[in-house]
Amino acid sequence: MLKNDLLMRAAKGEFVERVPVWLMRQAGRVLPEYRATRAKAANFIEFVKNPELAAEVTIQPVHILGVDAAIIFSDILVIPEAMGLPYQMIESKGPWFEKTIKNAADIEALHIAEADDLGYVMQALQLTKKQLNNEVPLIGFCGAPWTILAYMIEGSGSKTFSKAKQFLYTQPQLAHRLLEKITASSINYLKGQVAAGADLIQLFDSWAGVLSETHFYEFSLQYMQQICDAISPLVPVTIFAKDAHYAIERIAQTSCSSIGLDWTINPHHARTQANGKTLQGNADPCLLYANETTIVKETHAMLKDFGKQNYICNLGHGLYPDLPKEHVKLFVDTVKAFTQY
Ligand code: 1CP
Repeated sequence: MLKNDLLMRAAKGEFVERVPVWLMRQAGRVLPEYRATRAKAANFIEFVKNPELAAEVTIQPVHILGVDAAIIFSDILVIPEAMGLPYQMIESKGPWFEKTIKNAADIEALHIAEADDLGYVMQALQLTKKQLNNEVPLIGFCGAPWTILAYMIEGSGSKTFSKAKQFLYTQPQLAHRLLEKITASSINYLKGQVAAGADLIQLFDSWAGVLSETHFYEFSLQYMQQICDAISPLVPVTIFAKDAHYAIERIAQTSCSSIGLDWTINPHHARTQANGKTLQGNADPCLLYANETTIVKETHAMLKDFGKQNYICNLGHGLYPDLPKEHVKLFVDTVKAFTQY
């Protein structure tokens, strides 16, 4: 039994006496403790593949920041790697893939990942679950199939993902074939995560915002829906489709339990679209560069806008590495102390 199950109750739409709060990228460079643990691994990939170190940084924000959930330290790019496309994480540049997907033969050569192919993530989850001692829930995650396809085609990060979008426009059948394989791999992977101890799953569609509305429904949402249908009978699922502001109503029609919102979305508008589903978000991470008075004032306004029930407090995207740790802690403390709804 979880000692603090606020996140689980909020995700399921059950009554909470206080709004739960966690932060995307809470395990990261904002914490000097993370940087110290990170220094023990030769590089990012070795770090991700080391269950002891991954468990250590997963738990750090629970104790240092007082957040109401842990999110397993890993990366969405472990899926392309498990399917046959290894990557490197280049310091201050981001991911880089040696091989990318160009044609039908490349797609056929990809392996459908099984949970066992990602045994190091399963071990990290099991170890974290044990060390967390049921203090707070443990969130598992993967990338949305479209976001994973985008890296597989592009081979690195990109502002526009124009190569990946070109593929959707010129090779739609191949794109669907690739999305099917990524979806099958993601379902195997997430089922493994649940078996290893994940209490809730979040799908990160970080690059939803580069797609047109029609393409988002055709190439992204239907695959996230398939994942939700496979996983939501086991644990609650959150869909976070960054910058797909027009899509809340359609996302609410899937079997997800919560909808993640970026900071461009008005909370009242989101409520009218969400069909009673729990909302998560949506403070601008840059708010945490502001002075303390502004952080408290804006956080109070956001909490009032969303209301206490059916709500998980978070940022609208991940923490930036140079945000002051004290401001991050102030945000968490402000949410936990707020009572004036
Ligand atoms: O060494 C470092 O500290 C590098 C920074 C870093 C970290 C801390 C990367 C490289 N990945 C991670 C961990 C990570 N990645 C987590 C850990 C758990 C937590 O949130 O605390 C999670 C959930 C992710 C997921 C992830 N990786 C996403 C989706 C979320 C999002 O931010 O939109 C994406 C897009 C990635 C790819 C990725 N990994 C790392 C970088 C620099 C990038 C982005 C590259 C790009 O710009 O395209």
